[in-house]
Amino acid sequence: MKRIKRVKLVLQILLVSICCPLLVQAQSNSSIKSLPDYHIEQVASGLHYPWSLAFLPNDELLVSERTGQLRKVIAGVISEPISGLPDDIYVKSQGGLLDVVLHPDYKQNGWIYLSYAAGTDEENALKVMRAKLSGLALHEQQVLLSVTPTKNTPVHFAGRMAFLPDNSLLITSGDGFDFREQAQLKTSLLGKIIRIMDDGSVPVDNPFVASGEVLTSASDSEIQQDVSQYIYSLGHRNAQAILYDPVRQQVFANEHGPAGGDEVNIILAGQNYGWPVVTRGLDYSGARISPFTEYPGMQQPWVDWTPSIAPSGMVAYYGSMFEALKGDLLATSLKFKQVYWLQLNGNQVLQQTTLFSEIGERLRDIRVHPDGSLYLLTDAADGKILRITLSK
Ligand SMILES: [Ca+2]
Repeated sequence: MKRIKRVKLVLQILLVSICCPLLVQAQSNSSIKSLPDYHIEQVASGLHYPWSLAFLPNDELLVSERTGQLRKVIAGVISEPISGLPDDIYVKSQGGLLDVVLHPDYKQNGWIYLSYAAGTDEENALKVMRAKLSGLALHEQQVLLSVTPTKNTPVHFAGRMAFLPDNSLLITSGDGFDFREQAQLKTSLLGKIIRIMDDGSVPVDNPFVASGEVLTSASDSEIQQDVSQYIYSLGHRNAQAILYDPVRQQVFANEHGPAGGDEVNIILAGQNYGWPVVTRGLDYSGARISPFTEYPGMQQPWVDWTPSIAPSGMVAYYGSMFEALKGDLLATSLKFKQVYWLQLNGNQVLQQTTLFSEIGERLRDIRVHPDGSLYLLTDAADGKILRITLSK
């Protein structure tokens, strides 16, 4: 009896040791998804640094060009510029017209939200406005937000926006590059994610509404204003995408690090995402920005991209066309001219792969059409709208 048992045991050990690596391999292989055959078509070209895209009813597209024009694209034809944009749009370097987002109840109320850099070389700021569109004219324009303090750099405006289910609007605000320390200050809206209601008012449940941070510095009247009530999260550098994932019911944002340290974060109200105290990147000179890669009270990046990929637009895919993409994140890359596919299980990244490198152009934005196809914007003087569909 004993002998038989021992033989059985030896056999079991042998089987387990032979089979287990196979099992592990089979499991990890099955978790790496690939995209079925797809087709890339050009919807339009000749756009000047297109930055963002919204899908209007009747298959019309609304496209912002960073150089300061908003246009419709109908059946591949690009319209004349839409009139009624503000006259203080500041077009220089990374500044200009930025995001365009429709109100969740657009079909009922017609509100379109636009973010843009405004002002002059000496004094500029990210602003957010809303307006309604009739034909090729904006009307009922209202400026809802102007980031304070103003700055004197033409870069790091951020400017991406996403609505939450309660019709509040999240807005990414960059650190202005030369003002990175302000990303940690609740007295400044630089380097923050800001939250306003759809009419521009302060949401009563913003995390610092009740904090009553009163400012003691007497000299600067601009940072005397209590802006902390607008802040949703802090410690951001230059967040180039933000989205609300309706299934996970959470917010994702990506941001540019300096040399290294690009990040994706799960954004929670009132949290500090670390910049510039915590970073895995170096200054462009190669100098260390901070000795810390972690710090009490500051969030670690959910995904760290070192070396930097220069992420831009990002979506959570729940369309009906590409089953393989369901529940995953897709982010465009300016630097590596492709789309990063973060394959997720819950909030765990199982695998990162890349898609559409054959396009070979800097990519500025990605959007999911209601029919499940993917739309990409290329970042160029002769910018294109591309549509990706499942091959028939
Ligand atoms: Ca961070």
